[in-house]
This record gives sequence, C-alpha cells and structure tokens, in this order.
Amino acid sequence: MSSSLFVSRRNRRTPFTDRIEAHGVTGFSIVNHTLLPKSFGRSVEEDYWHLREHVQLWDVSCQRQVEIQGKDAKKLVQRMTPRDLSKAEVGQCLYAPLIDENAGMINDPVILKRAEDWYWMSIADSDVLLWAKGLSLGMDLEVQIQEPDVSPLAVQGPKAEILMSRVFGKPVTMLKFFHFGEYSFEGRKLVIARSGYSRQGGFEIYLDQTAMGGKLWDTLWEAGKDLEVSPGCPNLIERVEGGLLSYGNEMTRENNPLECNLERYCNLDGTIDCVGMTRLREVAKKGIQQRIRGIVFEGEASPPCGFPWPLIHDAQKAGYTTTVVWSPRLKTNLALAMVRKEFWATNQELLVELPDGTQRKGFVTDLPFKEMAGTIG
Ligand code: THG
Repeated sequence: MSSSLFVSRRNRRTPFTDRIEAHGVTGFSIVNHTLLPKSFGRSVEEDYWHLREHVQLWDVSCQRQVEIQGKDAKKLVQRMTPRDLSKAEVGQCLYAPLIDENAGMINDPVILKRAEDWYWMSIADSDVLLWAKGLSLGMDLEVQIQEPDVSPLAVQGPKAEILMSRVFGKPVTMLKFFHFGEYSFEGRKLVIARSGYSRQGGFEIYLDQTAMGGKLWDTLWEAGKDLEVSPGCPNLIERVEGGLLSYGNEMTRENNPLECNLERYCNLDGTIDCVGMTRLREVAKKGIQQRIRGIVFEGEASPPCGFPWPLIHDAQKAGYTTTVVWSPRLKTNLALAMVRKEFWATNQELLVELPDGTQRKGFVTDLPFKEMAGTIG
C-alpha cells in the first residue's frame, strides 16, 4: 500500500522543503499546518547514533513564530504564562508554559525577547496566534500579533559548533545556552540561538526570508561535508531519553503545567497575574494527582509508539504511556508516561500493557533517563 500527503496552502511547504526532497525525505508529519520531515529512509536508531556523533540539519520551520509587538506586548505575553518574565532580558530565550483559564496547557513555546516591546513565541503544535488575538481584543491592548516569515533551521549534534563557526564566524560560538544574537549571512542579519530540541547541543537559525532557504541550506551543507553533516529531524529516541516533552503527546489542554514537571517555570507566589493563575494556585495547594514520569520496561525492542498504553498495578490503572521507544544505548524499552500519584514513586513496579494484550514488567524512574537506576524484579 502506498499513500501520500496532499499539500496545499493549508499544510505549508517550508523554505527548505526543496532541499529536503532532494535528500530523499520518505515521510512528513504536519505541525502548525506546516510540513515537518520525519524520515530520510534510515531507521530512528541510525539517526539517533548519527545525531550523537556528528551534526544534523533539521527543517523545524513548523516551530512557527507568534510575534507580539507594541506598547502592551509585555503585558500580553505575561498574561499568557505563569513564568515570571519581569526579569527577562533582551537576547534571552525562555521556555514557558502557556495556560488557559483552567490552567490547562495551551502550548510550551520558547519565548525570544527581541526587545522590550517585541516578543517571538516559537510554538509547539497549537494555534497560539488565535488565542493571543482573542486575549488582546478582550483586554483592549495596543499590540500587533502576526506570524512573520520566519522559519527555524536547527543545527544539532556535537559537531554543530564547528559547523556554525565555519559559516557564521567565531563569535557565534560565544553564545550561551538559551541566548540569541544576530549574525551576518549573505548581507543580512539572522537571529541565531543556542537551543534546540535535543540534548546533544546545537543552534537554531531563524531564517527570516523564505527565498534564502536554499542558499542557507546549501552553505551549511557544503561547509559540513567533512563533518558528515546529514539531514535529520527531532529524534524520538533521543528526545525520550532526554525527557523532552512534546505538546499534544505528553500533554494537552487536559493537563496543567505541574503535571508536566514544569513547576520550575511557574511562579506561584501571587505576583503573576496570568490567565488561569487562580486555578493553578488552587491545583498546587490541593496537590496534583498525576505527573509525567519515566518508565523502564523489559522485553523485546518496541518500535517507537506515540499512542497511549495502559500502566497497570494490581489490576488497577496506574496511568498510561505517552511515548514509547527502545533505547539502543540503555538496551531497554523506555516510556514517558502520565502516572497516578499512588504509583509515581521511583522504582515503583508496574505492568505496561501492549496493544496485543501482553503485559511487560517495568518500573518508574526519574527524568531524564540515566544509566539504569534500578532493575526489573
Ligand atoms: N525550539 C524552538 N521552538 C520550539 C521548540 C524548540 N517550539 C516547539 C517545541 N520545541 C517547544 N518545546 C520545547 C521543549 C523543551 C525545550 C525547548 C522547547 C528545552 N528545554 C530544556 C530543558 O527542559 O532542559 C531547557 C529549558 C530551559 O533551560 O529553560 O530545550 O526546540 N525554537
């Protein structure tokens, strides 16, 4: 059986799609109505090892920017997140939960503070722009909200720094983690951050002119040949091992940020007046009933799976997996999972129920996953 995706203006190509196709892309996902390449004909495991050793170019244009600019920009952005932004500096990237009036997760963007009155929210998969426009109208704010022609290209892996210094010069290597600056390319300035959706280190280049996509890709490609540069995409195994959460998978609007281990990005002291704060403080006071934890489980290598599998303990439901992978490095199956309070203690044993009805022994562990902390009894 063969199937293909019909692409139109609703599910958009990116400045890099031509190059991605030339490299033999074999599958796409759609995020923010935009193509996200998912495979180049190699296994997730092969891509994983390559990412840990070399450098990859990821077309993550689907990380769209919601730009909020104007006199009330700061007020609106703070109204959207429980993370205290009052001390944020221009040039900083801030990972921040966005929540609704019930403290449900709306998104978990990286916020770039470009100026006192100018923010980019680099979003995961949900329509933040509409939420922001609704809030701004309701609050009668003076802001402009739009999606600019900005498409991030991630350069990830241990050789990312050497590749970036070849193309943008030594200064780019001075960037601190989760900070950005502007660097020259072909006579224009590009925003570049030290960030990215992996734990292997790297950068994200915010290309702000679609027509330059091919040129940017080709330049990085040529400069990286002897570094074994390869096209890639966020790697499921690496992301799960590293405990990086994916909106829509680990969390939805049904979950509050505390359940998603994002309490360090929530200021609950009463000084932040964001939508949903009253509810979030109530939830915090009462205590959450479930949270994202790591699960290690035995048996043969599971293919990557993003559909929930039940977690069972003494015939009771202990929670559900959100993403399952086989870790070729830790040589075991791993899952990110939403686990009920009674069962979330480290080393708690439970059963993972596969779609075929078989049950595998497993235990709860901290995130990010480390070399085996416990053993399956
Ligand atoms: N980069 C950019 N935009 C993005 C993502 C990205 N938008 C969508 C998605 N990814 C948002 N989700 C995340 C999740 C985790 C991280 C970044 C974006 C991340 N977290 C680190 C951590 O959890 O340790 C660091 C957080 C911090 O220090 O504040 O990197 O990848 N542009």
